[in-house]
Amino acid sequence: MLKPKQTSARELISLDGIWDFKVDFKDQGLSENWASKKLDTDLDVAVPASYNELFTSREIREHVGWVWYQRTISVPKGWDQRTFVRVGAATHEGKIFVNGKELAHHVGGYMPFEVEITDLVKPGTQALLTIAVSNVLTNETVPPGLVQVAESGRKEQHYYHDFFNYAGLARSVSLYSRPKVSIEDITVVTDFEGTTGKVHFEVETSSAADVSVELLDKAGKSVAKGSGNSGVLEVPNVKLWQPGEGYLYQLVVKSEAAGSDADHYELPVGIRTIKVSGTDILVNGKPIYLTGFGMHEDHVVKGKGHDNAFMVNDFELLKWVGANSFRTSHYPYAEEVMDYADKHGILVIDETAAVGMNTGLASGIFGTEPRLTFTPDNVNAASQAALASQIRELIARDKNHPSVIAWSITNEPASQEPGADEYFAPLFKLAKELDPTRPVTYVNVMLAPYADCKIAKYADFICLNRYYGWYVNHNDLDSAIAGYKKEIKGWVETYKVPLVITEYGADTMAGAHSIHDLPWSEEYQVAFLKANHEVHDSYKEIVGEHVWNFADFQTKPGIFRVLGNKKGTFTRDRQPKAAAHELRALWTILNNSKPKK
Ligand code: GCB
Repeated sequence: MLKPKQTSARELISLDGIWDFKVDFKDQGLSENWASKKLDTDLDVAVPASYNELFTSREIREHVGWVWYQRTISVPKGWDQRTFVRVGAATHEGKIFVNGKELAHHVGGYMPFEVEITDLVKPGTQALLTIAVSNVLTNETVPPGLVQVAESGRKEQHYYHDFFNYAGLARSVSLYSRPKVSIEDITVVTDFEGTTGKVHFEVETSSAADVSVELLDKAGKSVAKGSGNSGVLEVPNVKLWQPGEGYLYQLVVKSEAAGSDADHYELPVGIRTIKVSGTDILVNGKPIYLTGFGMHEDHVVKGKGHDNAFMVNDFELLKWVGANSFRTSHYPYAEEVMDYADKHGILVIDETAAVGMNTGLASGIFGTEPRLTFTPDNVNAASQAALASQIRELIARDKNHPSVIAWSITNEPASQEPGADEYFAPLFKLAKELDPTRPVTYVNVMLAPYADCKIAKYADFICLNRYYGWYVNHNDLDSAIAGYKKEIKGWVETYKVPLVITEYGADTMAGAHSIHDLPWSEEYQVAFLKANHEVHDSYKEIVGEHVWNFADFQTKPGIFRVLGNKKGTFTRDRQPKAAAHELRALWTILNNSKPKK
């Protein structure tokens, strides 16, 4: 699905701002059709933002169920094209209503969806736009969860992942137009031979049309032209998209058809290749060493609400600390973030929202009853179908981003348990079929070591989350190094693919100090990183290290958490802990290569 854009042939109006808001405490909104008239409410809400922490009410913060967003929209007089409402994300389930009529329903909290309103709202008229959003997670959603009624009688949402279940409209909502016969989709795959770049393109139009394409360099100069719905553009003296140098061409696509205005869409294109070869990941044929973080979309007040100022600052900090990459732990990020990564040459492991499929692990951490994960009454066939849809939507949304170097189909599932193979094998296959040009990976949990994990065999490279020196060998870094080395040796001997350490980290209270390097102090976090790096540097098969986490983030309350997870290298308000300086000293001199031992 193409991101809405204003071009010479398309209009775009942002619907971001203040909307009316009502929390559906008694679950009446759908049956009473709240969307049919003005919401009976005094509450305002900001879009984009998670709604949970905008208000002082704890009931709203912890509400389980539907909330309702509403505003009027006007389709301008001059618009004589098809008109759409497009929602960047509704977490975790959304319904769009226009003048009380339900027009769209989407499940999955981190993907865009849209609906055509051409016949309902004529140019020069107004309409009532209502979006209902539910935050409920069940055994059949991705991520999974469980709603229970507490002793107090209050509905409670349980979930097995370690970040707060922020909900609402956290990404932009827009009204846009496209011509009757329009460009529906574009796919580019890039390559190069010597100094000649190649851009394979495929353009899908809503019905037959004459298509022309032109590739412009950064200065706007035309470097290649083509026509038809597919073909290859050759780019002489190609400037490659590289880590740290996100050189982007613009692909200008135009379509013309009888009885319709012409269409025009522009897609940034980075020319680069990604391959796994032996135990290396190659970008443009060169081995890369990934430095960076698992991150979160997480800020005070806005929760997961996208914010360009925070995004620019986060990328500045990535550059400052010497990170060349990150993982979209544990769900796809806003489209603006992916565009920005393209522009700045940051490599991204793009992950689905399949997190917390590990009811055994969760029981240990959150004190719930342990049970097998992949069973008909737990993470089941309906969940598998939901994840398949999410993989389809993710690849459709992000396939053209040069920054995306791999698809991660899940984080830390119980891949040692029965049923894991049957659940994930078809999903690896699906991702591979949908995009044969990128590696497909998953993130392995410590409870599923090399001898037990049933799905590592499907991954083009294996991501490992390891907490030696924190959850195991706590406060004993010498044993941590020994245990960690031993385990890595097992992976290296069993699987002949690259390994990326996608999580290693220690909770640290900014400002806590210890002359003895005790856990939770800034000194321990630094010592922990040094110990872990000793292991990473000892194995050539480890081709990347992503610290957990970029910044402190909000979680649900728990005895392991101090107003959130404190494994950030930066605090939640993006100030450096001592670890940030340690990483900066290490990473800024690497130039994308593995540290020399
Ligand atoms: C993990 C999870 C991550 C948690 C982290 C932790 O393995 O992937 O979501 O936040 O551990 O800090 O415990």
